Amino acid sequence: MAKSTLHISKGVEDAPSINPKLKAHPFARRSPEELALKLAMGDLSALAQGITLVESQAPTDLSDASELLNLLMSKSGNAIRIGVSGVPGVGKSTFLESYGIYLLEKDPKAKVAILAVDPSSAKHQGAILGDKTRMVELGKHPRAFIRPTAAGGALGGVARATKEAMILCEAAGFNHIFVETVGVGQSETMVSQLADCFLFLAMPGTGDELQGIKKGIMEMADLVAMNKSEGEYRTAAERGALEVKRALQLVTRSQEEWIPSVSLISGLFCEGFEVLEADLERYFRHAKIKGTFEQKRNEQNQFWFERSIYEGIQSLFASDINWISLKSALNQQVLSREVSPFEASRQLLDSLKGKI
Ligand SMILES: Nc1nc2c(ncn2[C@@H]2O[C@H](COP(=O)(O)OP(=O)(O)OP(=O)(O)O)[C@@H](O)[C@H]2O)c(=O)[nH]1
Ligand SMILES: [Mg+2]
Repeated sequence: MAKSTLHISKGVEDAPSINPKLKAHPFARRSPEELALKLAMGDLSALAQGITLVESQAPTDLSDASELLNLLMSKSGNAIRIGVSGVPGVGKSTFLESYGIYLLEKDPKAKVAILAVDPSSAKHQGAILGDKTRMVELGKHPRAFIRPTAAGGALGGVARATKEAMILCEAAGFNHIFVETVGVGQSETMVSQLADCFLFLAMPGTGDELQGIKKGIMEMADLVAMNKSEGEYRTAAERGALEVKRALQLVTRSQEEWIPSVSLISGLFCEGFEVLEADLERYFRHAKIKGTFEQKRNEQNQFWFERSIYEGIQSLFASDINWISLKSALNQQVLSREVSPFEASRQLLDSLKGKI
């Protein structure tokens, strides 16, 4: 597809004047150019429409979606991207709502976007997630945008849609992007392909704090916050934080020289946010000085490039009737042990050579 040379305005000042009498209905379908123009001016309905477009699985939307992303790509990349995970009920949504409001009240230039991903709700098109992510107060704020991402299909599809939604949010001027994901399945691994920083929320328990925490999380977390640390839970939270700190010291980390700090917060009572904010700033300073910030983004882009190639190849052949029947025949032979899986795949790939 030819790259569009459309000029996208940098703000309201240099935006072309739009005749107010010609206002489109908010749900009217807009062209990618029009959508990009409005979105880059920070129009939230255009942002929502843009995300719906990139989430769409309809073949007719694919070219519009990729044109929109091409038009806005150069305007993305300026936000800090934080992935927030933790067991169901730990208080992710509560924390994000109050921490979002905290950031917005503190800094008049802050714009906060929250993309909530629940892989388990992909089947239900986000209906369950929609209920859980109301975030009523934050949702009313003019500099906030909340969106449950629910692309149908596998976790990979949801992750990709979230990555693209992130690009659109950045193009619309959002400078703090949070991705909330429920800590089940492979969702943390997915978040590490999307975010600059992985913030893991834990909560005080009745004894062994690490029991409910999945293996591998300690290696992935860049920061840990012990939520629900207010009032009567404070002592248990302090004990839990010590235990988590000890566990963090035991794991070998890929991020050289960085030992995640563990802070005590209460999302419900807005406590501990200054310390957490300072920890986040320290993390980003460290990552930028050490070069791991850029390195991580480069690796993520490479990951998405590779992944898109394989997905593209898969979908190219998934609809080819000859390919499907040959694959199914070879699969039978593999099952009946007539050929090895390797030989079968070689034969299948050989059949492609003529086509490519
Ligand atoms: N005491 C206390 N309760 C909290 C705190 N944060 C959240 N809660 C409560 O914990 C429950 C779960 O909170 P959510 O914010 O929905 O938790 P979540 O992690 O987003 O849950 P899922 O989206 O289901 O994974 C709610 O009843 C909250 O009111 C806190 O800081 N202190
Ligand atoms: Mg939630």
